[in-house]
Amino acid sequence: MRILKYHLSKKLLAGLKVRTELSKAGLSRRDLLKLGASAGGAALLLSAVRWPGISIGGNEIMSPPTDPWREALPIPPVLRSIDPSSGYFNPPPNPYAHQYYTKFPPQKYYFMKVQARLHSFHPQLSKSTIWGFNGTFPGPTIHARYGEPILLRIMNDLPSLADHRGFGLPEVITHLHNAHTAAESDGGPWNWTQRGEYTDHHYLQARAGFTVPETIPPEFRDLSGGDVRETLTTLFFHYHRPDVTAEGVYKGLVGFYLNFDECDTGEEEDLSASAWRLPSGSYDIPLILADKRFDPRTGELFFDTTDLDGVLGDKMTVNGKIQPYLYVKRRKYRFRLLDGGPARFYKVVLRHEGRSYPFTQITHSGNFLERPRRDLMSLEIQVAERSDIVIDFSQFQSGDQVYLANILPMKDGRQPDRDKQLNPDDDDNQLVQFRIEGDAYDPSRIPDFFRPFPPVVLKEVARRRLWRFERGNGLWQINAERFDADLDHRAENLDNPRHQIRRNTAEIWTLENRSGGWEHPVHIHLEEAQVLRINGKDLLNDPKTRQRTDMYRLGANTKIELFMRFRDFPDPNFTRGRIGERTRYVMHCHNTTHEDHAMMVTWNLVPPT
Ligand SMILES: [Cu+2]
Repeated sequence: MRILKYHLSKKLLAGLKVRTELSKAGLSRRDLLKLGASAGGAALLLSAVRWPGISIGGNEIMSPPTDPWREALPIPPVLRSIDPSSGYFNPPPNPYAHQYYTKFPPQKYYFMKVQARLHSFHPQLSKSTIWGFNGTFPGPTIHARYGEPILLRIMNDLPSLADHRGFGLPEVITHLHNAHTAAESDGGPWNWTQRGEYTDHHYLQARAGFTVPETIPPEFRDLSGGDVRETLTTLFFHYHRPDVTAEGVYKGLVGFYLNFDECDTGEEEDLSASAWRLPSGSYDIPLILADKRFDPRTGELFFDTTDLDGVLGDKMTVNGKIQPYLYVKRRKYRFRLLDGGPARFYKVVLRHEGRSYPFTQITHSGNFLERPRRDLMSLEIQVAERSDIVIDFSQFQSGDQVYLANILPMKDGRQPDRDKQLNPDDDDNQLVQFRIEGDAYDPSRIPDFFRPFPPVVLKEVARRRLWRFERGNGLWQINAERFDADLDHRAENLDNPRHQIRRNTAEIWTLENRSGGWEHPVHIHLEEAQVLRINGKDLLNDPKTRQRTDMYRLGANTKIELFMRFRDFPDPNFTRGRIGERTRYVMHCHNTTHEDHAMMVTWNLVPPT
């Protein structure tokens, strides 16, 4: 049946041709809009007269057919720390370039190169050029521990701008989502590197609150003075070059960063009293879900730079392979799901012979839930969200085949079609095939309670802010403005930033989407928030709906109120650079197409008055 779908009409070929030419010329729709100067000019540039074929949606272009379950699921290797006296750190990191460097001197040093490589997504497709950390998609996984500060050097080894072809820009800046990190290490949308240059990221591996230990009850205070209730778990790092983040992440620049701690020790046989003993080692597997599209003429990775809604793929990749399989034992596994975007939302189910089976959710977007959600039959995950789930395969028999499938349809990148459901037993909608093979000893456990969320102290609230996410001037805006890194980086703005938040205060932020036509998965750098209300409905006071997260589901016609605490940064002893530079963070839509066009805003965490 697949072959029937694989017919390339003249119209489709014209659509492909124009997109390939635009991509080769390095032109995005945003560039075209800029070139057009006026709305009328832009419309003309994008008109069917000027570009026959542009009226074909990129989402109508069908990838070549592929058979599912041909290759094993790749599991990204764990990155090894290296000796800081080795050549990788010559010249050595500059201690004066980082906030709190002497308080948290690095104990682990890591080095990665960003490289272009040929990558096979599927044996029936030709290889594609990807960009990867150490040349792989996904990049290596970093295992981090609280109390062990990290220095990560990332070298740009991509082709130079002059040699670059295709989509994305070979200018690298890397954000660790959603670490509690100084501005200069956050990897925000500035200061990207060219070929041969590197960025040093200093990750404190300290919990929020470490500068105000006196405010934290002793039973929750860790050795650095931070609040144990601020512990983060499954994070990821990714390319954050403004205007082209979607393209670079789609091209492969993403990897996992897993925090371990005294409870989530990464050892299921840990007999210490604090250890939770979650499934660990080879039973703890990160899964990045990323839909891709391939040029039907060449079989190579294809990105539609003209799609403003959000690019969707018609091939489901997990850890860089289209529809891989994984042999599993009849025991519990921890899977760390990451929606790698650029725009697709998923609702996953566990299927076997026409029935759904239960699993347990233990984390949401970098935070342990207070209590595990057991016996879940489905789970939604939006772009950049992470959900760690535990699947107990002892409910199946050896020889069974079990599928992780997606049932949430999307016609375009604007929003999912929540009134409909995809067929989870159609292999087009299946992501991974689990092949049950034999028994294994299982000492792992899932505790009934993880740890409490930090308190919401409304008397700390110094200010409320309203952020409206909306369409405007043909692009995506926040409070009627588009992000522009150059404008943002002007001296006057760096000396007197626009949105100043005082350290050691709390604020209530309202995120608002008045449109019925779009959904925005919103991300705020640096701080986690707790959701107070959605459309006026209280979430905080019901243990079932309480949420601590770094991603906010700004659905159609939705208003979300968040409680946020801002502590620790900037370092009062750090005076390097302009105030705007050492204090800046961003909030943006993580539908990365919306982010690039240009739904992002800078805010600054400034010293107390
Ligand atoms: Cu959006």
